[in-house]
Amino acid sequence: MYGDKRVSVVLPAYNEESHIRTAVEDFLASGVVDEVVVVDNNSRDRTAEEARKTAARLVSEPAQGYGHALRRGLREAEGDLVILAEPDGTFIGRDVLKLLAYSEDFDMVCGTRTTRELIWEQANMGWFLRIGNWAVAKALQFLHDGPSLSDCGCTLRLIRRSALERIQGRLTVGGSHFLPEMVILALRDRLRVIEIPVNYRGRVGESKITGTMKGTLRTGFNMIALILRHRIAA
Ligand SMILES: Nc1nc2c(ncn2[C@@H]2O[C@H](COP(=O)(O)OP(=O)(O)O)[C@@H](O)[C@H]2O)c(=O)[nH]1
Ligand SMILES: [Mg+2]
Repeated sequence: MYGDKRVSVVLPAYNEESHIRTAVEDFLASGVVDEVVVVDNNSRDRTAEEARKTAARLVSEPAQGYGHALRRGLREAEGDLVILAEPDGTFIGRDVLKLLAYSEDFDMVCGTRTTRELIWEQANMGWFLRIGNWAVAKALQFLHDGPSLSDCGCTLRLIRRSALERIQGRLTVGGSHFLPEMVILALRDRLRVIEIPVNYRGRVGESKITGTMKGTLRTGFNMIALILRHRIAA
């Protein structure tokens, strides 16, 4: 609980057997999380078995994709405040406290992983990814009249239930470029959005999006197309 608000954490998981258990325990150890929802996205490893050993609620999402997994988690979560994260060791459980502190003044609190002081040595955030994330975030900021944004791809974020209810039915992206759509829809609805620095560590297990240059570029181009499409449609 945070004050009188119930807190949910959503963890999308595609082949995350090596860290899913630790991740669930780490978020629960923050002391404020009431519910962890693990969305197993057709994992071929022991992700589901490992998740069952924890206090998390496990749901299976058959539609493959990062966006599909997160959207399912957003539908399943029951909290007043819903936090998206990843079970790969890149985020720190106690950082939810930073998101929660800002949730008192904002409808959506997005993390940014491009703050140099919080990028851990092993993190996959070299200069190309850092500048790329920053540049796409700036395009979103200027084209959609947002607050200062410096990362377009940070899963760690919080949304209030009232805001989620406003945008949920209009989320369309099932793939890896899902995140900017959430921000754009919130900004279009004049919801209060803020971005704050969070820790970004090295990953446990294999990266499926930004682990390769091809995956990174594909996701980046899809995000830019999405940002432009929404701008033209506005
Ligand atoms: N890429 C990808 N990730 C998925 C999928 N379903 C769930 N996920 C989860 O989404 C998160 C992001 O993927 P990840 O490999 O960490 O990408 P990275 O953060 O760019 O290294 C992880 O927690 C994955 O387990 C999917 O179909 N594709
Ligand atoms: Mg990751």
